[in-house]
Amino acid sequence: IKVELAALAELNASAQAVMRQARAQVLAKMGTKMTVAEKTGRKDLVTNVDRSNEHFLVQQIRRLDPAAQILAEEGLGDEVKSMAGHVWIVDPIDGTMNFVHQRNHFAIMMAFYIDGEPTLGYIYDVMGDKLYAGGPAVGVTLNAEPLAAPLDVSLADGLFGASAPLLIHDRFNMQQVVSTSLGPRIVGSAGIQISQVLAGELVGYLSYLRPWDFAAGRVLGESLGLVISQVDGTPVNMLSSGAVLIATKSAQRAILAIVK
Ligand code: 2AM
Ligand code: CA
Ligand code: CA
Ligand code: CA
Repeated sequence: IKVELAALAELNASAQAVMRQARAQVLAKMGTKMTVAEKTGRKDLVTNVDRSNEHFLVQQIRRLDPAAQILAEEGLGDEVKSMAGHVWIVDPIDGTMNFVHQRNHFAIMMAFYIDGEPTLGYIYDVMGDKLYAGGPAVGVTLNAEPLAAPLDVSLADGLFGASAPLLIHDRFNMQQVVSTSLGPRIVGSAGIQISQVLAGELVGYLSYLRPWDFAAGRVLGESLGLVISQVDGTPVNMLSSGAVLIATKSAQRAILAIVK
């Protein structure tokens, strides 16, 4: 199912409007009493806002692309078993722990794949009011302005986006990766940390991630000349979880040589 460039540009504009509406609704809900529930444990939360925003995004995607399949974190989409055709991947609030405890440092994310090909991606840093949007055919923008590709900075010359569990337990030799870099930075939102790689603020980010955590980052990152792979260097799969690395080409080379 091919989509012409003009249709894709129009879809990109509509999707950005949806993201802006989603942000406004999330901000409005933050002014009201929120309900917080544990999913698998005390470090894995979901709020009424995660659910209502997912409901909104799924509804809007159905309006824009009725035949598409939707893979969404909180289960309000479809049971997606294949990347064939049009697939949207949704993370309604990325960094729910931050959302609850900091009311900052969280993102809304959405991505569009056609037959498995990264096509459109959106990462909205809600409190920073930064919307990263676009894809390989339509280009990447930050708040509607073209975003320049980050420089190919080496691991030794850059800050590294870490994940707390991997660093604490030294999984994949992560402490050595961090020692080789100028230092670790940990935010606790995959979306925010990936957006920092897009912006050239980090040379890479490595974390154990679910598809909705890296779907938009993959589209935007690959459009900007960044590389994404599993920690063993093999390609990511949009229907499975794993330790995922997004980095500059140079940093990826260095990191893959260090990881064990
Ligand atoms: P989430 O907030 O959408 O769940 C830090 O927790 C980052 O890792 C967040 O981006 C979070 O996304 C993601 N993450 C992925 N799997 C997780 C899990 N099992 N528990 C908590 N966070 C998880
Ligand atoms: Ca979650
Ligand atoms: Ca997430
Ligand atoms: Ca989430």
